Formats: sequence, C-alpha cells, structure tokens
Amino acid sequence: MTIIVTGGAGFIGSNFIFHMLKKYPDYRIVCLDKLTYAGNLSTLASVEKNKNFRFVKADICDRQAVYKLFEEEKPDIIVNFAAESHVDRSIENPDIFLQTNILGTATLMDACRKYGIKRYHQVSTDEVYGDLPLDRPDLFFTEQTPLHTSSPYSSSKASADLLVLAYYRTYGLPVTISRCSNNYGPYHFPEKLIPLMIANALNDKPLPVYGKGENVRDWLYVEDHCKAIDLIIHNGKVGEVYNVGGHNEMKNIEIVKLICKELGKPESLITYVADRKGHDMRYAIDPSKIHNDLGWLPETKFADGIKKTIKWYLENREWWETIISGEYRNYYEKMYGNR
Ligand code: NAD
Ligand code: TDX
Repeated sequence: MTIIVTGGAGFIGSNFIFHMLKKYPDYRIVCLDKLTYAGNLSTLASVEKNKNFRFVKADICDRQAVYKLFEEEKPDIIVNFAAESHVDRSIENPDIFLQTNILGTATLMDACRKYGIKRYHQVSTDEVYGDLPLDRPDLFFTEQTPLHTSSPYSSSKASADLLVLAYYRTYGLPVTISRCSNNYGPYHFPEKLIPLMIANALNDKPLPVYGKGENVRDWLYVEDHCKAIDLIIHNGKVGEVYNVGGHNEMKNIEIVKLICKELGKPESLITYVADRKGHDMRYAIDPSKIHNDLGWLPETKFADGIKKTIKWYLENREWWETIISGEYRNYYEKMYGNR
C-alpha cells in the first residue's frame, strides 16, 4: 500500500504520517509538500530515515510535478492535507487560498483520474458550515447542514469540497471527505490560537484575544483526527462526508485563561484586541455518523490533551522559537502591531 500525504510537513499532516508509519509498518508513505511558511522539514526529522518514507518538495498546483510523482509511486491512496490554513491570512490575501485550496485539489484529482487510485481523501473543515449562534446550544453541524461560509479560507475549502463531490458524481472518482473541528497538539504552527498563546505566555508577552473572547470552538486532539482519517480511508464509504469532532466546546477566553493557569502566568497578560472581520461565533460538530458507521470516538480528553500539548511546547522550544524568530516576526507585527 502506497499513500501520498500532501501537506505532510504541516501540523496535522505530520501527525498523520507519524501515526501511519507507526501503525502500518509495511505501508509506504510519500509526503508531497511545497514547504510554504507553514511547512517545516525539521518536523519530519524523526521519520526521515525510515525506509518506507519519502519526502518530495512540490506544489500540488504543479501538474507536471504531481503527474511525475504519480508515475513514480503508483499510489493507492491520496490524503490531501495541503492547504493554506489560516483564516486571518485569507482575510489579508485570498488569492493564494483559491490557488492552493481549490486549483491544487483539482490538480490532485486530475492525477487520480489519469493514473487510477483506490481512494482520494479530502481533509476539509467544519468551517464550511459557517457558524452557529451562541444562544442555541442545541444546534450542531451535521453532514446535512448547508455549506454557508464566512471567510475566504472557508469559502476555498467549501469550493474544494464541492469539486471533490463533483469528481465523484461525474467521473466516479472514489472520494471521501472529512470535516473536522479545531485541532490542537504538537507541531501546531504558532500563528494559531493555542500555540500562539503558549508561546506568548512563555515569553511574558501580551495575549491578544479577538473581540470579547466569547467565540466558541470545538477542540479535538490532533491524534484523534488522524485516527478518524485512518478509519475513513480504510472503512469509509466512497462518496461520503464524515464530520469529526469530540463535543468539546470552549470559549476562546476560557482556553487562554487555562493556558495562563497551567503555565503559572498572570491573566493580566490578556489583551483584548480588534475582532477578526466576519468572525464566526460558534462551531460545534455532531459526530454521530462517524461514530455509528465506523466506530470512531475521541480518546483524548481536553484536560489531558492541553497538558500534553503545553508539555510538548516546553520540551520543544527550539522548534517554535526558530519559527517565531524568522519571517513570522513581520507577520506578527503586521497582524498585531496596531490592532
Ligand atoms: P498547516 O498550515 O499547518 O499545514 C499545511 C501544509 O500544507 C504545510 O506543510 C504547507 O507547506 C503545505 N502546503 C501549503 N500549500 C501547498 C501547496 N500548494 N502544495 C503543497 N503543499 C502545500 O495546516 P494544518 O492545520 O495542518 O491543516 C491541514 C489540513 O487540515 C488543511 O487542509 C486544513 O484546511 C484542514 N483542517 C485543519 C484544522 C485545524 O484545526 N488546523 C481543522 C480542520 C481541518
Ligand atoms: O491571536 C488570536 N486571538 C484570537 O482570539 C488568534 C490567532 C485567534 N483568536 C481566536 C479566533 C478564533 O475564534 O481564536 C479562535 C481560534 O482561532 P484560530 O486558531 O485562528 O483557528 P480558527 O479560525 O478557528 O480555524 C482553525 O480551525 C479550523 C484552523 O486554523 C483552520 O485551518 C481549521 O479549518
């Protein structure tokens, strides 16, 4: 079995590669990644020498490079994590989101049609459903919830989902889609809420909370997401969408206060800053389908997962300090300097 994992030098893709190489020692895992600002080869250092692992630097929009890799590897399965993934960056510059997230997905699927594969899996997001109101805790996103996006990022992901389903219906491409809630865990890029707050708190810097911090996200430990994708590519039904989430809704401000508590830092570091444009209020996944059909259940409770995550950031300072001391400084100044 040969699996091409695109975007495997990023947060979730790398965790997926570690999971797969450990669980299936006879599978060949090929990582295709462009190494954008969010991709980091050092993340894959522990598997670099594994004889069943190969890394290829390429853009999923580069048709020639993608076709060449398919010819060389004759993959059975493609799992597409490659994406521009940060909502705030999509608000600044939508263009690259449309290129990678939509056209890149189409290019990968064209290769799948041309060379034949057993499964194309699209890693999507709960953000394609838009948001839910704070005063209706009884509402959840199901696979039937209409797509209703807010940001250029979520719109690009929803467009990709529609294309994936179109390739299934039109060409009979064997596809599956997973739509997961917010992940957290090791190797999470420090532009995102949890790692940004951990890094800033450790450096005694202000903790920038957007708006009132009342927005709710449904957090899932990254390993649980990887296990869900593993189940879907092996046992999921072609043409189907699976929501993935662990019923762990928390307000942003609760998360930030918890991080302060765990690190022994004062809440006076918390600074309320201008809200994100079009900021989604609440995400909440109904994961009944993947539970009933595939037996998936989240295994890591948030209380344990956040402790493990904080411990990882404490023990791997070099990984994130290298990131935040580079080009990231310009990003931070631009996004937070006058906010
Ligand atoms: P990430 O930003 O950490 O990593 C993205 C990876 O894709 C990087 O390694 C980057 O170099 C690579 N990449 C970007 N453009 C590329 C291109 N054109 N060609 C090849 N490689 C390219 O993202 P992440 O948080 O790991 O998210 C992975 C996927 O999961 C994305 O599709 C995202 O939409 C989805 N998702 C993320 C979350 C979350 O909470 N992080 C939740 C649900 C779904
Ligand atoms: O500095 C910050 N302050 C703040 O209050 C940052 C970076 C974020 N926030 C808020 C915005 C959101 O309400 O925290 C919440 C989480 O923000 P992000 O970490 O940027 O994640 P989100 O926008 O929810 O999107 C994430 O989950 C769904 C991923 O980045 C997406 O790729 C995924 O699809």
